[in-house]
Amino acid sequence: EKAVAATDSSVAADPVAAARQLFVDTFGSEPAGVWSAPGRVNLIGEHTDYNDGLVLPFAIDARTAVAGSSVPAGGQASLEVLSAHRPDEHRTIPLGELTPDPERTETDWSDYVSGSVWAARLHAAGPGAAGTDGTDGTDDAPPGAAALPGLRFAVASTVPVGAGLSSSAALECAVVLATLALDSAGGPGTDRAIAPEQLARIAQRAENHYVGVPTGLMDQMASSAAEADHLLFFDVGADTIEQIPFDIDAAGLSLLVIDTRAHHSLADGEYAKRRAECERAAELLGLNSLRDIDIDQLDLMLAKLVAATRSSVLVPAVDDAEVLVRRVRHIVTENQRVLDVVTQLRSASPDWGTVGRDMTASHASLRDDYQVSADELDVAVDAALSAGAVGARMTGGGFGGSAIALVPAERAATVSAAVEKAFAAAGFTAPVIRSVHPAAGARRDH
Ligand code: GAF
Repeated sequence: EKAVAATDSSVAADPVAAARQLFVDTFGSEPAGVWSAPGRVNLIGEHTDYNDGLVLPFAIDARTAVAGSSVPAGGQASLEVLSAHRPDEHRTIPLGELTPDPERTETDWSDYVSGSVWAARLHAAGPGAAGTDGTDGTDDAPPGAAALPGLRFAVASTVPVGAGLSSSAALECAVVLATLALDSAGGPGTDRAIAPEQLARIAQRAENHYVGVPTGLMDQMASSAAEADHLLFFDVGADTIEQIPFDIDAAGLSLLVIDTRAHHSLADGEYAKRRAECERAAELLGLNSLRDIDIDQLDLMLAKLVAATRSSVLVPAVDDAEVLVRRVRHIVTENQRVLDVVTQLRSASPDWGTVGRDMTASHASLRDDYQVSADELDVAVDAALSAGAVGARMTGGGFGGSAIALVPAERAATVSAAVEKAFAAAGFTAPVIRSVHPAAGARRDH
């Protein structure tokens, strides 16, 4: 289970108002502020982020809002948090003891909140504090943590959990923003703006080192740095971002998100396994990351990988040459597909047929080579394509979650109906299908 529970009707369309109301009802006063951050969809570039590769996500107009106030320190400061989706789970966490627990085996939704407070305070402690170089994990509490105030948060969200739409990153980014603002309020540089790239890295640290899931940086970067009506082209290895205008309406297209309702979780080990396989392949090839393989060298590198795997005496379990070849082929071809799509979308008149074909090829590669798809995702993609989608693919980590379909606007209803029909015929839970537009990243709302 990731983060807060699935969207419910009490949050209606306005998570900011819902979070504020929950705060007032629970704590009996107005919050000092409300901050929110969006979920995301990735157009293309999957599982490439932790290989220093290329991704092309955008934020969606489903958001997680956090209403918060600080409570003057005095005695034992604590974090009090509750969520509109779990009103009975009012959590109180002593802040002085906020440290990652490497032994943790179970994840509670509130870990995403306490981990984000931990990471925000570690960041605010400044360079020189343990773990603030953004690369290493640290088990330290932020220096001076004991002197910092307590925090009260009420959370409400329209980002469905387990749908592969980054409910975790949305929660992390909103809580980090809220914590930085509340901790600095009244002091010098009150509510100092933080660069989106920095916010993303702090939120990622919460996920990697506190919650303990080894995700890349795509989701947090999309949730923090995305802009309305744009795709975010993030080159992880080069550490650059480019906002690319994405006006699908003008192109006469719709982008459908098909939440398969097949539950997706990154915490179950398959994600970490893929990451380890990629690192192993890079190591066998003597590379820093798979990003370093050019598409023109692919065949040569695959042959080299097979030879290196066979002569390696290490860790036979992950050294199945065929498995590593598939993983590398996916990453290298996927980076190339992102470049193709970016080239189209930068041009004045994109060839949407090419974009669609790349999306569909990405799905096939994730299904056959990277092996992270699920029956529900394959059925959604096939049904959408048969009903006239220009392109379709799974989005996010996979193993369930959501698929996306790029469709001519006038065929959106037909494609949705076809997917629903295919799900019914296969005996799957009915999917939730919505059309999305690129939305704004993390911000203060009140
Ligand atoms: C998940 C992770 F959180 C991302 O970092 C990324 O690896 C994605 O899966 C796959 O592209 O969303």
